[in-house]
Amino acid sequence: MSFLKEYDSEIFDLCELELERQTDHLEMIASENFTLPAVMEAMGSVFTNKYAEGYPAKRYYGGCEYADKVEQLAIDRACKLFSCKFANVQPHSGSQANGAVYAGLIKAGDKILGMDLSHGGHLTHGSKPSFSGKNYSPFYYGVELDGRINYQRVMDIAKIVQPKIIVCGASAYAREIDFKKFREIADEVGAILFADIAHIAGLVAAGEHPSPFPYADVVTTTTHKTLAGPRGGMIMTNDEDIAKKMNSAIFPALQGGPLVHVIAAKAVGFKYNLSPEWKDYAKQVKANAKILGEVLIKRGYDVVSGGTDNHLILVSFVGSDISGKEADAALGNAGITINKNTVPGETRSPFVTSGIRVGSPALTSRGMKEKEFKLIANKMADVLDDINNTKLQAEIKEELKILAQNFIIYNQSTY
Ligand code: DSN
Repeated sequence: MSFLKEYDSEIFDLCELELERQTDHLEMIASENFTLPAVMEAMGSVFTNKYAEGYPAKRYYGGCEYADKVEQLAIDRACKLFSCKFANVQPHSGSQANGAVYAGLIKAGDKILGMDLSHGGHLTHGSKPSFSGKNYSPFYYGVELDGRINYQRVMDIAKIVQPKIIVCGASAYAREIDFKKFREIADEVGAILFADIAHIAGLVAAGEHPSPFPYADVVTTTTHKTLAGPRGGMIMTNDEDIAKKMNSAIFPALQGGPLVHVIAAKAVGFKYNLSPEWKDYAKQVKANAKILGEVLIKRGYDVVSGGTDNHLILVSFVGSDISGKEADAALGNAGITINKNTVPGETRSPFVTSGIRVGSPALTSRGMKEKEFKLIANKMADVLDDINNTKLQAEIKEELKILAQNFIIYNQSTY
């Protein structure tokens, strides 16, 4: 029996359609994933009814005895997972977490140095349309034409800029981030080192990407990307003074009541991340992204930096007639969901772009391995080779739908 179906058939029907979309399409947006039904159940739990401003054992409302236990469990699991001393699990999103880092540690107008959005950084790393670019004075580093960060160049920029905060971490970068080198740069200019590991957190948790600890002063992440938990954010540190500042920045400075149901779901997600099977998942995410890159290179495509160390690849069409926008649309027609992305040497606008970003976390959660990724990469190349062939796109969509349906992750009983 579905309460939702009984009470609101319009929303129920949209859930059905979304479930069908998620089932029949191949989700390859690098920041998306499929969470566990247990995580979804916790998100839909009675904790959605509870106000709990404050922190465990220091609340502004009564009746928080179980909310306290939930939040403490989430904190303890987060600290165990990332081997750190303090965690704030209340940020509603990664952007909220990043906002708290700036709000808690620097003043309006202070200089921050982050990765340029068009080179793979995030909006909240100082991009002009974001609060981070409006309220602070943003400066940027980027990648070289080979798609890699040149740490000496970052050092040179930092020495000139003298930022209060250096942000490392990216939304579209396929190579390992050298947190130790970033620490050396931050030390050289006396900056706070802030690592945003939203994209790679699941790999870090599994030991499949170097940890930002002990190098970064403060670390943020989302919990729904490679971590495969509920949609939300988190802040971590080993520094007690920074931890106190982060707590005040989240509440009462930026947020009101925490989403206790989401915090409960974060705790469930962390339990999964702490389980022995998590390491296998993270290894498979990397192996799947790697073969995707290898096949596309073999088929003549320019994979930025020549491959990947993590969960995503960037494909560059610079110098060809294909734009990222066209590739996105053509692959979408073939049942493969990805996003257009700017790439090194970009010549087109951010709305058109000359590249695409493709990720492996979601399909890996569905159980796909190298064999399936090899087939999908070849189908992607078939579509890109003949980008205006809508008949071929429709045929591939039907073929891939059958593949997708063999890797069912949810059924109706999930909601
Ligand atoms: N929107 C996310 C991504 O796609 O990378 C970043 O927040």
